[in-house]
Parts: sequence; C-alpha cells; structure tokens
Amino acid sequence: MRTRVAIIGAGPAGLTLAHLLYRVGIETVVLESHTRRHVETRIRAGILEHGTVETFRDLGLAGRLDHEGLEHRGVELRFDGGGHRIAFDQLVGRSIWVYGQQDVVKDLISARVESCQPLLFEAEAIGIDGLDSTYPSVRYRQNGAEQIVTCDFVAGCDGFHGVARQAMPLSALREYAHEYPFGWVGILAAVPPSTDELIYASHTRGFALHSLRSPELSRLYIQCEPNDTLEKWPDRRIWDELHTRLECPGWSLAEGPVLERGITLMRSYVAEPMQHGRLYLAGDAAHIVPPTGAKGLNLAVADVRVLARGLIEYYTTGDTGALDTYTETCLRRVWKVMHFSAWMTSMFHKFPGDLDGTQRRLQLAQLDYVTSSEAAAKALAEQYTGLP
Ligand code: RFL
Ligand code: PHB
Repeated sequence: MRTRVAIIGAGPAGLTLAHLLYRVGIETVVLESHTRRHVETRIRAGILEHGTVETFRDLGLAGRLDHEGLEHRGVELRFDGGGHRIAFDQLVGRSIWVYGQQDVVKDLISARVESCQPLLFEAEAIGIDGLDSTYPSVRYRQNGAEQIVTCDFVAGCDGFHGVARQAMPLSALREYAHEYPFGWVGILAAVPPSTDELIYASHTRGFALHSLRSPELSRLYIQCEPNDTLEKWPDRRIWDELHTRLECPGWSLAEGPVLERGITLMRSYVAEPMQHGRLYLAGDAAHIVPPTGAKGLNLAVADVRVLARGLIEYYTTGDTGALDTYTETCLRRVWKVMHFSAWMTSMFHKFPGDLDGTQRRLQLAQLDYVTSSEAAAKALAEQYTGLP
C-alpha cells in the first residue's frame, strides 16, 4: 500500500489529523491495533477546550457534540468545607464542553468510514523503516500477516505505549518523566450528577472530583495509593470516600449503580524532540500530563493542528519551514500545559511526607488565593478553558 501520510493510532490525535488532511485532499492511511468497538468504548477524558470544539466544528464534525455536549461556564473548587465558583465566562469570556472522549472518537470514526478513506482496525504497527529517507514505511500485522505501507511521512499518534517513539534513536531523544506518588480511582455511575458544574475537591484525606457525562451519568474520581488495585476499592469504600472528601454544608452526593471502574497512575512525561526525520509524534505518544488539568486530549488535538498546517504547507508549496519547527511550536504549548497540570495536581492532592503540615497549609493558601483574587482566578480560567 502507498499513501502520503501513514498515521499510527486511531485515538483523538490520529483521527483528527486524518480529517484535517482529508479536508484538503491529502491521502492518509490510519492503522489501529485494536478493534473499532474497543476504541469506541474506552472511557477516558471528558472535557473539551473551546479550541478543541472549534476544530471539530471547522471540520464539520461537531453535529452530535453541539447537540449532546454540555457547555460549562464555570467550575467549583471545594476545600475546607466550602465551595468557590470560578466563573470562566465572566473571567475570560470562554467556556468548556463536557463530551466523552469515546463519543469524540465515535464521531471521528463514523465520518472517516463515511468518507471511504482507509482506517484499518486490528492492524498493529510493528516497525517503522527508512525514517531518514524520503520514502519511509510502516510495517504492520493484520490477520496474522505482515504488511507494509510506504509513505512520505509517518505520524506517530499511537499513545504512550505505542511503537512510534521507540523508532526514534535513543541518542536523539531527551525524556522528562515523573511519576506521582498516587493514582486515581475513576467510576462511571448511573445517577444524575449531584452538581451542574465540575467540583474539584481538596481534602485532608486526598483529592476528589465530581464530573459528569450526561444528565443521567456521573463520572467521579478519587485519589488512591499508586499501587492500589480495584479489589481494594469496593463500591462502598469508593462512595464513602467520595462523601467525606466532597462534603459541603447543604449539599449531598447521590449514589447509583457503578457501570465502569478503573485505576489510573498519575504521571507526566515529555519527549524532546517530537520529530525525527520523516516521523512526527503527536498526543500521548509525545507527552503525558496528569489528568487534573483535563488537558491530554486537548493537547493531542493542538499538536495535530500544528502538524496538519506543516504538512499542508509542504504539499501546497514544497516548503518544509512549518514542519521543521513542529517540535518547537508544539513544545511552547506543551510545557505551559505541563505546568498548569502540575500546578492543579499540587493544589488538590495529598502528598505523602507532609509530616508537619506545611504542604497542606501552602495548598490552602494557594486555593484561598485562587478563589479570592480575580487575577489568580483569571489565570486558572484562562488555562483551564485553553490557551489560544
Ligand atoms: P490514545 O487515545 O491513547 O490513542 C492512541 C491509539 O493508538 C493505538 N495504538 C496503535 N495502533 C496501531 N499500532 C500500534 N502499535 C499501536 N499502539 C497503540 C491505541 O490502540 C489507541 O487507539 O492517544 P491520543 O490520540 O494521543 O489521545 C490522547 C488522549 O487519549 C489522552 O491524553 C486523554 O484521554 C487524557 N485524559 C484527559 N484529557 C483531556 O483532555 N481531558 C480530560 O478530561 C481527560 N481526562 C484523561 C482523563 C485520561 C485518563 N486516563 C485513563 C489516562 C481521565 C483519565 C482517567
Ligand atoms: C472527566 O470528566 O473524565 C474528567 C474531568 C476533569 C478532569 C479529568 C477527567 O480533570
């Protein structure tokens, strides 16, 4: 098979890139190791920045998002038994959308299938060759047989555990990795959300988050130990901790059947550079942020906007200027978002080793500042709703 851009991974990064290029007539092949059902039902992110929503609207892919997505104009920060609203619209004139990642992926896949462009499921990329030539190729396995797609460029959109980053010579790669000393237990529950807007809570027992997916579905998270397993978190314990950590006078949390549960380790990671020869990394393949800032998917979409611009410039003018500066352009946003996500994480989580309570007092001082100073609230709102 021959194409212009071989895209590894049908997550938000790979699928959005495929659509951005299809719109201007640039051929792509998308390879995805899992089944369609698997990628469409994987529950992950839920918050879309303004710019991410605009990207899907520009592509004509926001029909269902505009209909079923929930626009949120603020968020609540809860600590010391009190709730404080950060009003995004008043502070920065922007909002965010609650719309599940699996719905984003479903919409992008169905539009890709409709366009009759190649999207291969159960096609696992196993190696990339010729990155330093003008004819790179991707080897993949489908139905037990090894196949090859040759191309002009390879987009590594295959997530943190993919093969694309591994194809870069180790000597060319600088990695910045950090594992947090905690994880998140996440549940999806069949109960109307007990709140209209997201609640981020910082409690002496640790972080809790009340998010949602629809008027009938709540999504909740709590901080846990880094090596906890789900066996340690029966539903009763999850709800009890949520009640304790989210407690606020005059407010109560409604419980319901737990439909899904999972544990996520919290880490941050950046690979520099994000390109080598004809290979470009985008999204989780290049960087991971802790989910406290709700940024991973949004960053993935921001990367592929930059990559698509570079590829379009190359195919229309032959100029490689924007491709050459891909890493530099992306990293300017990536490191700001890393900083924001680390800041949100440090403000809300319980860190081990705070023996004399200094860290807790610093956290409370920071939360008090953010919720009482308009300038500080604006900084949070600007970054949460998305940097331009
Ligand atoms: P993905 O979504 O991991 O997609 C990569 C795809 O590549 C496939 N793949 C391969 N295909 C072919 N050959 C191979 N060798 C392959 N290896 C892998 C995989 O099967 C997969 O389909 O990466 P992408 O596109 O970069 O998207 C990134 C986002 O998925 C991720 O950053 C977010 O989910 C992070 N995240 C959040 N981001 C937000 O913007 N807002 C949020 O509210 C938010 N909440 C979250 C989150 C992530 C979470 N978890 C589970 C880590 C909440 C949680 C709990
Ligand atoms: C979610 O709804 O899944 C969600 C919301 C906010 C976050 C992370 C995840 O910071």
